[in-house]
Amino acid sequence: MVNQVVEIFWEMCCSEAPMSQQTQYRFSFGPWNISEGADPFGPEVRAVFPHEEKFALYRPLGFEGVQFHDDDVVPDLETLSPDQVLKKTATVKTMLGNQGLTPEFVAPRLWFPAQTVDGAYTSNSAADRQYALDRTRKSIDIARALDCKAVVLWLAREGSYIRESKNARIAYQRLLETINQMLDYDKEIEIWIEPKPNEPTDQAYVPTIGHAVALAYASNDPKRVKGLIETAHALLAGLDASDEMAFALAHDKLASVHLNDQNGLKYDQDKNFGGANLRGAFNQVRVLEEAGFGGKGEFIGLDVKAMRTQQGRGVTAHLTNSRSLFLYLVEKVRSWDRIAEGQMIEARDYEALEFAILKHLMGLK
Ligand code: 3MF
Ligand code: MG
Repeated sequence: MVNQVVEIFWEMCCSEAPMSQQTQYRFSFGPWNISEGADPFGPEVRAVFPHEEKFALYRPLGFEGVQFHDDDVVPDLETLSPDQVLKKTATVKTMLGNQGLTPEFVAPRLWFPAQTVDGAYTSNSAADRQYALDRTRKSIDIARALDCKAVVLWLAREGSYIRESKNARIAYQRLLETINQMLDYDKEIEIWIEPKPNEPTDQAYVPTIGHAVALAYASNDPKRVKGLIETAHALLAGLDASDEMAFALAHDKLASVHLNDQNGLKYDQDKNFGGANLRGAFNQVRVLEEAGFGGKGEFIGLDVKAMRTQQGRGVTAHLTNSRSLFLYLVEKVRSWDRIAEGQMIEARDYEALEFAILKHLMGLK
């Protein structure tokens, strides 16, 4: 009887799982993830690593997707004419093609320029807001010239340190206006919002995926507005990263992820995936795998930082280790005893369920 109930439960709840078990995961990262080690308290500790050399490492390391900031593709893009920008983009496109790499997205780096000290799309200065929109259009041009379908908005400086300095209601309306202007500027590009609750601002606008999804539905073309969820960003908001991913997946709005980890509510650490909370990492993989994420070509993106103590070839170990950990956890998800799980859920024995998960993660029977 119990077994029959379990079989029915399996059919109802998990029938998608066998299909998603076939997912061949593809991995991506951005050139900033192989860094020279500077932090707010100290300078670079490793020699500069040219982008061309980084691209050559992707495939051997097991990665095929490249995430870009606009000026990773075209350095000094502000000083170049539109023709020069397109010419430089074409050389990067060739370089990627030669290495068998796919550009996953381009993100306008709106947190560096002097015009964005008070925010970009939500700045109190109309001229600075215009600058932000123009720069974003350039990013879209670069994405299109790379044959890349998405622009990521990490809304770094949108927010305020002094609540009274901005009208938050108007700021949210401005963000929506910008999204609509972007959708209008290019009829195919997708906008992927990467929420983060703080840093560099103390309280950021669009702190969670719920905010991003609300903006998507309110926009003029909801199908083209999605989210990119970073583990550490969800944790900094005090939320469970796997639940954030599940929310986006339930709305068919998860375009990409930035898997990493975070030790407590401190600065954004970009630790290796699973490095602080292995069970939390397992649950993110479980949610992605069960939803078939990756089956339509979505990338598993990593946003992890090399430790400052690493040198030489070790400067890529954080990427390969995080990728390997993801794949080990995929095996853990696939080998998890769903029948036993169903029985424990049916019996409402969540004590047993939790202990079984912990033993499974430790490789114990
Ligand atoms: C900041 C981030 C960013 C974004 C990147 C792409 C520098 O916490 O996570 O990394 O991921 O800008 O949008
Ligand atoms: Mg990120």
